[in-house]
Amino acid sequence: PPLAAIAQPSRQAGAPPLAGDIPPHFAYNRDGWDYERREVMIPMRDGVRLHTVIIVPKGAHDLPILLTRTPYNASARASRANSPHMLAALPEGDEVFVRDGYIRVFQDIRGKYGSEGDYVVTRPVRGPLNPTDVDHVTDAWDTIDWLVKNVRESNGRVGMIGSSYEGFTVAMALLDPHPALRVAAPESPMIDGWMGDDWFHYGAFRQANIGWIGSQTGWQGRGESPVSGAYDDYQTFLRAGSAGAWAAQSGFDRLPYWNRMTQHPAYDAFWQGQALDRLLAAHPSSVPTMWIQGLWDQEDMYGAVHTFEALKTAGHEANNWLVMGPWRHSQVNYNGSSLGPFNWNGDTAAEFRRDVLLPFFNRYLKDRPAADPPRALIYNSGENHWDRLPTWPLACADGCGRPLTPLYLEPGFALGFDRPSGDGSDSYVSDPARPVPYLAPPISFADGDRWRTWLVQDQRFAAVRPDVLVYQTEPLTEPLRISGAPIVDLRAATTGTDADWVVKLIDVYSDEVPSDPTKGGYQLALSLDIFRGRYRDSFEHPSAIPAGRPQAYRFRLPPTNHVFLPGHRIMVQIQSSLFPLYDRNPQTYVPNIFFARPQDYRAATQTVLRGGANASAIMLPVVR
Ligand code: PG9
Repeated sequence: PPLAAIAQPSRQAGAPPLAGDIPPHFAYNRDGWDYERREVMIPMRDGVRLHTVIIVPKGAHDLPILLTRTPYNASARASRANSPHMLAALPEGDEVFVRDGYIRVFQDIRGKYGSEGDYVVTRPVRGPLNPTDVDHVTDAWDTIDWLVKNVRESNGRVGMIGSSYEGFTVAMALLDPHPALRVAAPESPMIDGWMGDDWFHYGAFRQANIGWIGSQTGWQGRGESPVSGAYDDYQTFLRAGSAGAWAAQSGFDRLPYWNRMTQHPAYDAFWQGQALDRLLAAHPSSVPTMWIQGLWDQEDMYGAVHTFEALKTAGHEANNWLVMGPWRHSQVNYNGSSLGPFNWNGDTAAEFRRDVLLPFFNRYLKDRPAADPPRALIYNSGENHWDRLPTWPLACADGCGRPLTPLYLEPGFALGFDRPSGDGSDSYVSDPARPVPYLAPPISFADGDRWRTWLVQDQRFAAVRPDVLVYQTEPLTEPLRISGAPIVDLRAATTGTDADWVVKLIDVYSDEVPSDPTKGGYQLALSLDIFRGRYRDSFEHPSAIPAGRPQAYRFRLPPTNHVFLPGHRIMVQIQSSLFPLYDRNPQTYVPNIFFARPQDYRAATQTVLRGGANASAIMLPVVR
């Protein structure tokens, strides 16, 4: 029989028509959940509405609000797990706040994910670089104003927290804080993208972040990373040539931010006008603020410590504190028991969040009595414990009470505290066709574990190269303590007309480490950076290096708080590339290295001078 005839008998008179099984609106019953999740669109002063996720503990009243403004998807940030328990739903770093009783808010910044408006990467403050009426200062102000008026369970007080880009949005809010903003913790905030945070270090471009620009600015929502079709980024970037040529292969020339950045390779008004350490020192807030970063922060090593120091210099130390843990980027919000092969004294991050961060926030948001934290809480990576310091740094070039101590390059690849009298030099050939890698190849930027720990990897792979100069002391007989930022004072010449200089300060472990045999002779970089030679006289106005003429290169390295133990050696490595993390210097002066042509890349002989009038040294923050 036909199908219709088979079906026919079952149809009964008066039976309801068959409807779809998916109801127009459905959500599981959340009666038993211990929190309520609200998603709202908060209007800003220009009418743009920002998507905001508000997590309120059930039955809450008079609780403070913890606010994070993010370009990384507010809904996802508030969904570690789909769980009836607030503790499981929110990120690991929030656990102490959830246990104590907080309302948690994540907001998509304008133009990203659920928020309306235009996304501008690290949107500058209103002014010459931002002719609109809105920025992160006004958006934070308008958001906080709305929250304290509309979240009925709140006690009218807000704290802001966030790492990296989210730390940048915290720092921006401090430029004109809403009166309800009572405490802040910028964690590894992006503060100066040219000097030493995400985009450049002293003018050398960080290719490791190039994929971020594609995925973050190619789409409003979740983006895609560029696809190269190869595993080894050492090879893909080498084959492409310049960073500009690599980006063009993936169509980056259609991304406005990429084009803007490549038009500003020098530290011109575009970068100077965004330097938040300067802006904050000129417009200091009275909000109690804890500046936090990692001692091996592979992304934003510059921002927190420089802003703290700028505020201190401007006379605003009283409401600012500094914390540096033995952490990678953002590790403060995760487990801090180890970094790469190094095990610390317990979970340094969880301990910090529980014993320092939460009491700090509670003091200003819940009027809970708490002792002042030390002005600077810095992990001592040599002795494996926290140091509670009355100030930071303990030694510096000027105004710290203790000066820096020069550690000179000496003949025979030695290092010493006495200035060598006779002149001397050491040379190597830097060949852009064989740049020194920053990790032992193969190198994949997609390998997150290697990226997060690259700063603590053993530097022996580099020490064996002929284009890396290695100077070291004899094994120490006494401990040597350093606490501050070393300064490189390098005298060097090149046969080219431009050059990069990479300097690493290294703790060389004893030949034998009985409790951990593979650490025997380990070369742990405590502090390292790269400097693009064309900026030796001016960051804003680069100039060609006169070939063959010794030049002075003076630059500050990232902070360190360390004790070289007896039996260890101090080592300094010098090289002229750190690839593919940083783009190659063609070593021929060209107007814009983003667009250097293949024929511009030439090998050069680099000569590092030592002793006499041209003594090269690393100025160490030695604390005796
Ligand atoms: N370091 C990342 C970033 C910050 C700002 C701009 C670009 C990248 C981050 O982790 O957010």
